[in-house]
Amino acid sequence: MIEEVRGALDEALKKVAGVVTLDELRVVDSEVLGKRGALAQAKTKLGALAIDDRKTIGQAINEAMGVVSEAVEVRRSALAHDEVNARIVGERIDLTEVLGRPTRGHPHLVTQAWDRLEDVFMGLGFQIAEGPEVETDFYNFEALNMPRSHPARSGFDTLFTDYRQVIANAGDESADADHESSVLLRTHTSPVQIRVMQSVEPPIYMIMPGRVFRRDTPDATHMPVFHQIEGLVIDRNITMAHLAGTISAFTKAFFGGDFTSRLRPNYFPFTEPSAEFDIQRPDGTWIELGGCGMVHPNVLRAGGLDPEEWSGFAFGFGIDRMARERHGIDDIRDMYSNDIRFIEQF
Ligand code: FA5
Repeated sequence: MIEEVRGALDEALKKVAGVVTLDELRVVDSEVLGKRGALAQAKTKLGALAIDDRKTIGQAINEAMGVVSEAVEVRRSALAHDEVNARIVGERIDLTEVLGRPTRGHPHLVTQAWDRLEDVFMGLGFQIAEGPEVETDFYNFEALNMPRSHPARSGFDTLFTDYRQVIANAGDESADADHESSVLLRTHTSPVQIRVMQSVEPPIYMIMPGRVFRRDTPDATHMPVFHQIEGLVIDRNITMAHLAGTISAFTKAFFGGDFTSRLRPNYFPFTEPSAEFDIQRPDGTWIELGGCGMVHPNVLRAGGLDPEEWSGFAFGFGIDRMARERHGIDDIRDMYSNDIRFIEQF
């Protein structure tokens, strides 16, 4: 009988050691320690034994059950521990994980062009100034020799922040009285010319990069929000030749020796004479990059300068168009689509 008990004990311990999940252990637990288990069955036979044997065997069975239930507990806590660990590993989020090859961000194409323009003009001896994106009618138009009713205003599809100006634009002249204080999103960087003249003593050699806004429909060469870089030189005896020389030096420095530039007669209310600035690509085609000219005497006066004493030139180029040209991009809208496959090429 004692052999039977030992055999049942060995068998039970083997089963407990063999389970690999908590569910399996629950089944084995009731198998070896339950009523139908070998040890419990052995107990039922005790009644038939002699009193001394009954005591010894009964004790052996109790000890064996104690050993088995301890083995079950040890196994239970080991399996519980393993299962928690497995779940932690399975659910772990690796914040350092990189899918595919590692990538680093870089400045946007337009920011790169902006930075490079500043470098080139600083190399030519210019300083940098910036002005507000929300402007008054005075700085954006009036001071630039475009009084109200000037036809050139209609060339700038202006976004007004002042409702009275919106009404006035729609033709209600009674709303017009306050137009000089009306507020708008600047349509070009030229208003910064006036702010610089009002605050800096000539001689002035300044560039003014910035974001500008127009009610333009997006197409391959236009965006409603884009960037310009304004240039202003005010000194004694400045001529159109200084303007032409500066633009040609700039073209070579920014685009490289394969590009040339030309000035084409044009009209702007704030410069006289005025010209359009085009560059010629290596393939021989031309593209317009901006306007320029000799600062109009009325503009010098609006900036607080005496046109008899000072003269100067100004230019305003589209930065987005320059970025587009430098990288041979077909459509300006691609630069703003935020498609990482496009952007990471530059
Ligand atoms: C002007 O804005 C004048 N203020 C330029 C100027 C400054 C002339 C100083 C004389 C003296 P214009 O509207 O042509 O001019 O714009 C200048 C350049 O901005 C254009 O040649 C073009 O390169 C760029 N540009 C104009 N509209 C857009 C647009 N919607 N999207 C992208 N670039 C544009």
